Amino acid sequence: MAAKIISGTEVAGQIREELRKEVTELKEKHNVIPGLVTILVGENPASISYVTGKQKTAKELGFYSLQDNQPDNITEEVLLGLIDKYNNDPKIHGILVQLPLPKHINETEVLYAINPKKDVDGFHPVNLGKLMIGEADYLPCTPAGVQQLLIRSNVETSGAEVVVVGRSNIVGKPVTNILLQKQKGANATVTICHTGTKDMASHTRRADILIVAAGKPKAITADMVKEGAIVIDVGVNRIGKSESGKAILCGDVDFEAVKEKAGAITPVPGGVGPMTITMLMMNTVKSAKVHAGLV
Ligand code: L34
Repeated sequence: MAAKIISGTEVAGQIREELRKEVTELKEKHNVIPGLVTILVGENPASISYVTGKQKTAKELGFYSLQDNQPDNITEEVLLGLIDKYNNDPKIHGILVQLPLPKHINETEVLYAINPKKDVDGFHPVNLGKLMIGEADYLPCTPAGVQQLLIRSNVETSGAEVVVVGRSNIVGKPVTNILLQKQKGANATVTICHTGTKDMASHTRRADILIVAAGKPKAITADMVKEGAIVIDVGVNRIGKSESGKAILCGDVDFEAVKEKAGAITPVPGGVGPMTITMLMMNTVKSAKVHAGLV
């Protein structure tokens, strides 16, 4: 039987509706407007597309939103200075520096410079450390989006065998930490596979829930998936351009083949991507409330 398609676009739409109401209420009752700045260095087409999506959503929700574009050759010092400016700007509750950064800039230094209380990306080591001990203030957006997709699609995670493919700091490691917490929407048995894993398929075939963030188009084929498994495809690969010049996207999962075997599967585009953007909005609303002393 063909898999149920889990629409990230639809779930993200529901959450945005909830957030829109919350933002209106914050404004009317408390005169608080969530403020978000997205800093984009250089002109990577994928980054431009994602940051544009974030700004568009922030505006739709009624945020105070700033897009700060910087040239590829910006020095680390100038970039750190900008972050400092936004750390001290009371209208800004969330600061996001879109990754990847150019090679001459030390990404870790930049992420360290963001005030953890405005780190709506959840990438600051303080926030990642808090996540590890189950005390997170801000969950990284893509992993949080994966968890929300599972919860809102009524997928039982407690006791489930979850296999994560990929060990990045922005997806693989944090999603593992989220799903193993002794909490609702988590409490899973989690295995991480990576480039050092022997016989990857022997692991992925055991998964009730397979989360793939490998950064490799169609890395997961149907023979690697258990019948009826829930497959969450985090990959967004640009594999070419259509005649009109639009990027052609594909995930890390061979969607056409795997959908015949899985119980449910997320598409690319329209799966995890829209959830990432929506979780950023959720974190920014939370930060605005924290800064206003409302939570
Ligand atoms: N700092 N850097 C920082 N924070 C992040 O959370 C990200 N990420 C990842 C890359 N760098 C980052 C994103 O924003 C990946 N990512 C992201 C965001 C949005 C989408 C995909 C990845 C998205 O909206 N994807 C759409 C298609 C968009 C398109 O056509 O280009 C989708 O439907 O999958």
